[in-house]
Amino acid sequence: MKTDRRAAALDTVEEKVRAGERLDAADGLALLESDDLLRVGSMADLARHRAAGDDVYFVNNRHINHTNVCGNRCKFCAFSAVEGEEGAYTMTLDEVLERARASLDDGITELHIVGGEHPSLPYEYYLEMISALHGLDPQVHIQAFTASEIAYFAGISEQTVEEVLLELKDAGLGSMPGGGAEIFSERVRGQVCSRKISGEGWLDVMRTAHGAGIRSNATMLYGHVETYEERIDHLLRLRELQDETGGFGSFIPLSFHPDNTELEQLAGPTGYEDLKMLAVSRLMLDNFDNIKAFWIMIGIKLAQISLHFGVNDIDGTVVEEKITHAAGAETEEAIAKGELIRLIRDAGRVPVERDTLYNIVRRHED
Ligand code: V47
Repeated sequence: MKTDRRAAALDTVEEKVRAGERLDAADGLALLESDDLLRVGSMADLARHRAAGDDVYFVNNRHINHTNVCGNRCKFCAFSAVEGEEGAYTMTLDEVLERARASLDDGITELHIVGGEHPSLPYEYYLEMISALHGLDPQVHIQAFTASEIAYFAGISEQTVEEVLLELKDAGLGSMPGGGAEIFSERVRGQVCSRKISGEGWLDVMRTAHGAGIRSNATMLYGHVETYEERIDHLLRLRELQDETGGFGSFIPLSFHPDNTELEQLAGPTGYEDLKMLAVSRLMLDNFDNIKAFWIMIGIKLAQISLHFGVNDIDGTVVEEKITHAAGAETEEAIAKGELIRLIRDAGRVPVERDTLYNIVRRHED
């Protein structure tokens, strides 16, 4: 009976998807509750094709995590450390520049920078970092600092969020990554990241950034203590802000890794759940052009398969990644551009190297 009811609910959703109608919360729940992954995936594939065609994007980028010292102590995070604790680190600006310099020769077009909310680093550290990185090569796009970090900088510099954003933009900030969103639900935040900016606060920072001409990504950390309803609520709140500003470039569902975290008793999402979450994201976020699979978190092979489950962006070369690896990720930290091209082509899609703002760097037709 339960199976029949679920299949019937999916019939309604499928009609809406075929007609290009917007899905509501009940539709989102029906999709997440379904175990007909192939059916959900084929709906998402249709939506992907309509929104993005057969091009699949990747970016030649490098991540830098300048410090793991953080006052937030989120329970899902294995990366953060207390100042002075074994394993705690903070890069000097020279060390940050050194890492960036080392990747310039590889033709990177993007630096992706996120770190802990360090209780004693001055705001000037971040401002100088952006300015110095921009000075190294103004052509390289700097995507830096989550909405949560930006709100933190506003606090320590006694400025408004808008002032901070404009100052960083002036120094060379190009756009913002989508991290720090976690799950917007107050219930979940109260349990897993009570010291972090609220969900509304995260959305407000993004609204301000978009208004200041700074585009950003959006994420959702799933597979810990949240319910399906809370995942759908998160997606709908993002969709609403995207209707308002149009400032989100992509959405990246982040698959929870439990090792070495305070939630390590949890199992974390399975590959089945990862694919479903990507597909449902594509279907619910009808105003996001790009749904990205972060291969570091779900593995390169599943990321390749996800190209048939609503995904049209596979992130990039990355080079160095600390956040997921601290939490037990078994993926490599880097992948060669040629390998990304091969994976995309093998999946029957057209590999397209993009820059951060989705301008085409090169289409790799046969
Ligand atoms: O903000 C923390 C999440 C985020 C864990 O914008 C965890 O293009 C899984 O936001 N298991 C940082 N996830 C990474 C991020 C990101 C990654 C790739 C591309 C983009 C983009 C953004 O990782 C954090 C947090 O939400 N996170 N701990 C964990 N144990």
